Amino acid sequence: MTLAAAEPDVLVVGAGFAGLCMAIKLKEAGQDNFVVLEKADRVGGTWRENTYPGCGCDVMSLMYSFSFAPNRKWTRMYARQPEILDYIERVVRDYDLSPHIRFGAEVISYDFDETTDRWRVETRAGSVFHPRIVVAGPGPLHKPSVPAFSGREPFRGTAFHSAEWDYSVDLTGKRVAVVGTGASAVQFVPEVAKTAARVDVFQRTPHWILPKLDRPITAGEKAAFKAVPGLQKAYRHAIYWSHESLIAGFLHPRLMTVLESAARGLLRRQVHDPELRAALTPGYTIGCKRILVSSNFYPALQRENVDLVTSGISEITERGIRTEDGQVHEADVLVYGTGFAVGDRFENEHLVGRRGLTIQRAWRDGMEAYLGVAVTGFPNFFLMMGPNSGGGNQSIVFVIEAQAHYITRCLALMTKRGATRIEVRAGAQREFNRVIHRKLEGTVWNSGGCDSWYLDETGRNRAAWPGSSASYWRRLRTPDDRHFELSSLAERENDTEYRGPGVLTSGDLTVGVEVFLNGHLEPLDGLYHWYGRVAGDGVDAAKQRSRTPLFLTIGDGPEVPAALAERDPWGHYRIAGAGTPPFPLAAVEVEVPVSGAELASAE
Ligand code: N01
Repeated sequence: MTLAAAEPDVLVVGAGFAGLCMAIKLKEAGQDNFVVLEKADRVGGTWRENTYPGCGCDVMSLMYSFSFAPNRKWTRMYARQPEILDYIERVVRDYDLSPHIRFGAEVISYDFDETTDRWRVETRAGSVFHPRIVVAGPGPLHKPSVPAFSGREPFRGTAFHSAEWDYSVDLTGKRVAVVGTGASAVQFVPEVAKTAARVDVFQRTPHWILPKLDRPITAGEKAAFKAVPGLQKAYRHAIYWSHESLIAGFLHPRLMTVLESAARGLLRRQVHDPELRAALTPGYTIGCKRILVSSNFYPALQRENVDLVTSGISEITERGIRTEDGQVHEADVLVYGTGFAVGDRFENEHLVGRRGLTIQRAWRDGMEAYLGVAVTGFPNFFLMMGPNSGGGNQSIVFVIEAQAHYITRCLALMTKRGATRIEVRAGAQREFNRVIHRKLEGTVWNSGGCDSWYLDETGRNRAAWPGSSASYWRRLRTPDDRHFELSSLAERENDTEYRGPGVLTSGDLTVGVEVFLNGHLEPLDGLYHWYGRVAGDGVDAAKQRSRTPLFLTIGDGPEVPAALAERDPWGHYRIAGAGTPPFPLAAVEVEVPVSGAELASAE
């Protein structure tokens, strides 16, 4: 393949916190040949998409910025969405990232090309890139989830999800039904209630809520941050370590009593009606679902024009919502504060790694990665905010920084070894997951007695890191090269198992060809996979007989089933098969699994 001069070496997907952090870390590492593809026309990721009334961050502002780019302009202890978006845009300017960003570039497919060790990435607009490395930045809380209630279609009013707020609808004087009482709803319900005629809030499960100690950052504090070197950093550290100290409770739920009594205290102070208080009191350990932070949600629920509905939703009707007690709650507008499709992160994506392995097949038993950044079968591909990399107690920006650092170190490792391919070993990923899932068993997420988006439909925790964020950060300082397979194209060409003549047969068609093949035993399925290129006059004809089985024979060897893929720029076809190879095997190297002790603990 001849690469266009403008081909990026690294392709980053998404211009939210993760993608932009990756871009900055690449620049810092001296890598300037990268592009950031952004589907929208503006940076910001989740902070561009979520604009609902009252939208803000429930992590303290001083902790919600990059450690290397402190924000001197925060106006509040808990920043609102416009300020956060403004910060992100400022970072783009300060680090001169705009020349690298391509807007309106939604990726529709990723295919790994083993003959070049590059990815082929195509966008909806038809642009094609062949980067050496792909870093996928879109986070897990990205695709709005709207429950499939029966009868949703006939609703006559307007309905939208909180992450797709429809500002063309003026809620003043309207009857609004809100489904969900999670992190988004507790922020927008108090705002909507100020102008709507009625707000019915449909709660399926109560959430634990801690008070939000929000206030403006005073002029004196701002002046002190400016005048005293290191003061803002010290403040940030204090917030970091106070959040960090909470991890003990997440790992040992019996220690959650302190936090739970703070949440009960808020309920007691703000909700005086015992019946309402009982309806709002969760029946599971705090921390099992993400802990919410709000001081105005309970007061909003007690306004004259607001009702908390606890009877389950049985259907959406033309006029509103029918609950299981038979009541119809009429509404003009229906707002789904129902969260995101976390488990479906790549459900519909065309992401194909080595030898045609799709992400759907790799994750058929559930999402699994190594340290939340690498997935076996997908060389030169890194995830950010991947499975089991988040904590419930810390700012996600901290996690993102650690991951971006780690990925640049993996790239440095490739350069040092002269490798064109890096892939986490299947054994390392398996052992890593065995260790973390064992640790997750006793945590509050798994054993706190609730259902949450941390758990998949089988109850396996696909989201949380079972340790402190400091322990995650430590694990991401330096990649352990024993856990990665590093190789170069040149090495693999020398390793060729067979180069010479062969015969392709397809029905009554027999074609003499030249083949160039190698292969290896795949720990993912235990089969020997062979692959390479084939050239010859009749290969086009064989390729066109897509419905007739195709076989390859070499010399006196067995006739083995084969599949032809697309033609490369030199006119060769890629060919592959699994099982008995058409050439004799000298020796098959079997991967030795990495031991649990080597992987050490997640903590
Ligand atoms: O969603 P959620 P979100 N019938 O999943 C209910 C991040 N975030 O958009 O608890 C009836 O928290 C569901 O009920 P239940 C943050 O990580 C961050 O609010 O499943 N109800 C719940 O009440 C957060 O965790 C910030 O029983 C149904 C609600 O919908 C994540 O985004 C701000 C239902 C969903 O709550 C998601 O938050 C906002 C059904 N079929 C969000 N299905 C920051 O400040 C779901 N629900 C950083």
